[in-house]
Amino acid sequence: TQRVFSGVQPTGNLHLGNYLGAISKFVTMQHDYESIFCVVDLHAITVPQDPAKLKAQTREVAAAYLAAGIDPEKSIIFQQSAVSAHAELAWILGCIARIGWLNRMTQFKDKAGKDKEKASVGLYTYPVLMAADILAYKATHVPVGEDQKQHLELARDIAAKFNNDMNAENFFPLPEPMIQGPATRVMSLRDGTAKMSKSDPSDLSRITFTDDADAIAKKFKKAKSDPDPLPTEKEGLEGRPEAKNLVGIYAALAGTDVETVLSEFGGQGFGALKPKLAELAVEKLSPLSAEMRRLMDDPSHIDSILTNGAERAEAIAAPILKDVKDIMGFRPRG
Ligand code: AQP
Repeated sequence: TQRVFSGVQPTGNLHLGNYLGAISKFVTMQHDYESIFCVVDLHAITVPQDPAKLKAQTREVAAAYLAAGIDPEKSIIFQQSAVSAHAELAWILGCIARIGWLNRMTQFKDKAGKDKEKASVGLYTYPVLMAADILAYKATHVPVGEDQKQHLELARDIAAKFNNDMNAENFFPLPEPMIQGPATRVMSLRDGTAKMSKSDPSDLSRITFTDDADAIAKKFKKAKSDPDPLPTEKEGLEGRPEAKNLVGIYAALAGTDVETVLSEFGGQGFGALKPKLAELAVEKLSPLSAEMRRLMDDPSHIDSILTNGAERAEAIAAPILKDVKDIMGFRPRG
């Protein structure tokens, strides 16, 4: 089977990067693959979370999935902590992965800050849990943003080492990262060299799912740019991170490529691009945020989808985990 697995953390401030890099891809992939989309709350707690907010934000990510167009009948939408296979398999895979591999992970270096000794152990082993998420379902394809590429490579290494060490040839498929299109790494609107991020202290740095038309227009208007006109060729964007970012966002929202956008805007300034970009973003995001608000008004509906999804996810993961335990030599509980 060709199976997709991916997830989003319920850490608030869902933004355009999450949409273009991940969620919009989920929506199209669900038609071609058996798909499992997770709200990864176990990942969220690798940094401190307010428990009451975490619950609301979990429903918010589920609402975003639904509002974006993921069909809960066809695809599985569920919450990570509701299926114990994730945490159980993460332990076993943590005994397969090597410390040296984790030491190379750049996200940990970025997120841990200056004093690495003070970061949680969970933040350090985050990529092992991510490998468990994917491998618990023997997922073959994983749509993610560019920032997750290194973690995906680690998941492949862990799968291969498990298969090899445990003499279980081809037990875990090596999951393929799917990182495609013009917006796999959406950058901050305030700094073209920093990733658009949930935790950026500046609200102007990101377009969120809950921004209204005025906020979107204002943020693009204030977006950092440069004084030169846009180039007519793609190569002309090199060394111009802000221009590259805005053109990439435009292309992704319009469902086209960078070349096509430049054939329209090349030679013109940002004053021409920005209002059109805002218009396009409003056109795409407004229906999504309206639908999200509507869904959030009925938490019991979201909860029933998450409960049903957890049962279906568990039904896939449980036999795989059982096989893993058998391979490890654990005596069955009976
Ligand atoms: N800027 C981005 N461009 C493209 N894709 C992105 N993703 C995140 N940021 C961008 C992708 O969205 C999916 C879910 O991300 P997440 O919620 O698991 O993780 P995150 O990377 O923690 O999100 P943030 O906004 O970057 O949070 P902070 O502020 O904590 O750093 C993933 O597929 C991710 O690649």
